[in-house]
Amino acid sequence: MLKNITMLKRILIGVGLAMMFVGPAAAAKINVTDPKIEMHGQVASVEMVINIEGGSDKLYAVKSKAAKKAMLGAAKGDAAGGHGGMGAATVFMVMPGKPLVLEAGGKHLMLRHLKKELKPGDTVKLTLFFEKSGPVKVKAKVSGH
Ligand SMILES: [Cu+2]
Repeated sequence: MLKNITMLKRILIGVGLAMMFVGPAAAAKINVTDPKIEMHGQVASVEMVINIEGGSDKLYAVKSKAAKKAMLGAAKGDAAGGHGGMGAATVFMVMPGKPLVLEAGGKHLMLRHLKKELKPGDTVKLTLFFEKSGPVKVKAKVSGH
């Protein structure tokens, strides 16, 4: 009998801990501002600012019907606004109170192998994939030079 109560206590503590991990994540809210696209030759560099409330999350993928390949990228060193010295990135962390700034010279999203040429003023639909929050749809306008 005493053994059973100890076991029940252990199970309850386990459930409690599990709820602590699952609980707060579901309340997170993602807010995307100022999405735009800058063309660098044949590569479209996607810029925006992502804010999150109520918990952190990870942006791990991007997709768009406008391109055969969409990915996360990070400029190496300070490639001031350009698109040289690029590396592929796997995830971008988004934390409350710390806006994730995506820009050509730093962390950004990019579209390669575009299905058609993008011109200034065109709108491109993108889907951002977050680990906890799921897919988030964004429309980005191609900026002129
Ligand atoms: Cu890039």
